[in-house]
Amino acid sequence: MTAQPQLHAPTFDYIDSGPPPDNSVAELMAGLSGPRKRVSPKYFYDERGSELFEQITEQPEYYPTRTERSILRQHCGDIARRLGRRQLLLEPGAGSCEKVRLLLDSLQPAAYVPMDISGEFLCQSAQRLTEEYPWLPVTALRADFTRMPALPRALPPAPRCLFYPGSTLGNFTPAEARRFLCHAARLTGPGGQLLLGIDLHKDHDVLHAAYNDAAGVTAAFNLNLLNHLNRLLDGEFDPGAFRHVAGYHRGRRRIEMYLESRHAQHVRCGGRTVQFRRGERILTEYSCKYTRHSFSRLARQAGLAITGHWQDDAGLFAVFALAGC
Ligand code: AVI
Repeated sequence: MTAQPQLHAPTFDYIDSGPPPDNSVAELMAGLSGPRKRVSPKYFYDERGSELFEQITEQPEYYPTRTERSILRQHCGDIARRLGRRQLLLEPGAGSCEKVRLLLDSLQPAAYVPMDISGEFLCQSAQRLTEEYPWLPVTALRADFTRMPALPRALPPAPRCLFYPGSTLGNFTPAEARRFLCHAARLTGPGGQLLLGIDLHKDHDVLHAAYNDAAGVTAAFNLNLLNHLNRLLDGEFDPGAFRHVAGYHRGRRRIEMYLESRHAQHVRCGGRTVQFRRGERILTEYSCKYTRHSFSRLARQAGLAITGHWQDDAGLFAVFALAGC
């Protein structure tokens, strides 16, 4: 029997841009030593934290994930018409490469470049995607996008579009978000475009409930950060000695999430002792919410303009297309 030629040979590449320099101990201890203690939200995502985040997205109060999915599902044709087909599609923080599946059939990208800091997980998800979409060339890139990596040279010479769903941009301060957008605009180059999912400013109670779900999953996600710190810092944080606090700051239009010390305590970590007063807080996350107007202002500051806008009927969440202006 002769072998049948493969009509669509999947092309898959994995490029490891090298481990990011590990300065986590110094970064964490600096954050815990100042007068206003803070830890970057990237430390939420150890294995347990990633599982808990998946569970958050399934909570009835947490509307962003399901709303964004339904916007992408409903408007993928229009989004493709606006962006154009046969783009080189880049996705920082792609992880499981799940959301992009909602766009692939409509967008028909020339190639897809998912990027993530967790190389093994990325490699497995990108390989699975290649099996499901044999026509799609995939180059998975292990890189920390917040460190502004360069792209590999050997990518198809197609116009570039950067996909950044999930309102992850909201976890940056406005200054960080501007820097991220500027870097994204540089990577996509002249004629490049961005497609971003952004959580919108809304009724305070809806926002409050989304970060204080009744099942306590967001609280567990926040408190699990202390277990992660214990491993990274050889520390002795007792999650039971802290409580989850999340509230919406109307003036700053952002959820602020904290871990609050239930009583005065000393905690050994990173070879030092960190003191907490009763009620003292560690800032663990901002989740900024935008209006169409405030997002357009942020985009303009990064030299970008909104070229497309899709949202759900209740105005909870929006997907924006951006291009250089
Ligand atoms: C990942 N990020 C967009 C989530 C958010 O809504 O800001 C993280 C999260 N924190 C608590 N719940 C969800």
